[in-house]
Amino acid sequence: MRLITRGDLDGLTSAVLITSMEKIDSIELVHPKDMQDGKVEVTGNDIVVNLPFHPKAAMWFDHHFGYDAQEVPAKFKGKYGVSPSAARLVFEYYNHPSLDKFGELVGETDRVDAAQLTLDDILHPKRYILLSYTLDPRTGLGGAFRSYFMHLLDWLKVHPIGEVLKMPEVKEKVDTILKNEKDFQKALKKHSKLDGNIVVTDFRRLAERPVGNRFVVYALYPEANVWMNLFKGRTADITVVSLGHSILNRTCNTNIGQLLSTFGGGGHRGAGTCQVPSKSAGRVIKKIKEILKANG
Ligand SMILES: [Mn+2]
Repeated sequence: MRLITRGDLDGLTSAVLITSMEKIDSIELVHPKDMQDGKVEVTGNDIVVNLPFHPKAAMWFDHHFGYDAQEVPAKFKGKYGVSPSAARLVFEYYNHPSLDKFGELVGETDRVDAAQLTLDDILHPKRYILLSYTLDPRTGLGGAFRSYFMHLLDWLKVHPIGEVLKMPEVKEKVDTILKNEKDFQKALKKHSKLDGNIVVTDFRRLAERPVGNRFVVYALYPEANVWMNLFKGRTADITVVSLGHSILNRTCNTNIGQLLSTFGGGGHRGAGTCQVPSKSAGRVIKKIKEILKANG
């Protein structure tokens, strides 16, 4: 069978578990938006995990909502529901002793995917948390990313995390990330502004979107309880609005996934994105800000 998953730690951990339990011949990495838009060819030979529902899939696991939730049928093979990670749902579904050795991996995937991290995890990441920072699908799912993902999938099944982190490919990424983090923090401070309970980062004018630890902004703006990150989509006529609850000031009352689903996007309670035509972006952004402020 083929496994279709997302290129983040949750997608990776889900792949570790599913390839341990099912006979998988190939793996496809997909952006949730492409699945949502019906751009992914899915057949009855596919297991879809950590991605929106597809009616043809043989099995499906997900914990996100807002992606056409009304299309989720009452009966299907797999598991869907509120959970810190999709990997947790896979782990529970199979409930098999051979998966017990992945307990720490699944637990840490829960913490990363549900953003249950401490200031120390953000500033001094270790083990699986550190590994998760090397796996950033926002920079594209192309050849190099895919090859890295597939290596991690193999390594995590046989090597302890300490050894995985020492693999040259991983170590190189860790070193680059630590170097990049300084520049990212500079860009964040330059392009961010506090607006009530929201810290708004506007990267729309930049040719290239600065990318770094997505939690660092919360350490820089502890007054904010939610982050609005604006940047150009694949083309300039598309604007991406990304929202996330502060993981250090946990007082945001807005369900992000639900809010963004009303603008054609989705996500889960704590984080999500929507893509809007740049022409109408100003109006959408204004509306979203109003709701975030009104909810507090
Ligand atoms: Mn997930």
